[in-house]
Amino acid sequence: MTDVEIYTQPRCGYCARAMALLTRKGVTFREIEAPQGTPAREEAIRRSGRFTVPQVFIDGASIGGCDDLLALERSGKLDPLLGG
Ligand SMILES: N[C@@H](CCC(=O)N[C@@H](CS)C(=O)NCC(=O)O)C(=O)O
Repeated sequence: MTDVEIYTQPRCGYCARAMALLTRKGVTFREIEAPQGTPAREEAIRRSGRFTVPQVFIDGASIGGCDDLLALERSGKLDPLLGG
């Protein structure tokens, strides 16, 4: 099964939008809460090289944030990454 991780923080509209898309597609994912100043946020930055949330990883590969996830979906490239 494809491993999907998403780093988030509370009250983050982009995070909610990204998770809504994954949920709508029936994707099982692991949410890692990563507010600013937490070790989880440092981990997200180290793994992605980016400073914002959400940060999405599919099978360990960084695919970016909400905009990137939506763009992959629009272009039909998300399903293959999800093993579909
Ligand atoms: N274009 C980005 C925007 C993400 C974004 O701006 N996220 C906000 C939270 S909703 C953020 O991380 N702001 C900086 C911070 O909280 O440190 C995306 O689509 O993921």
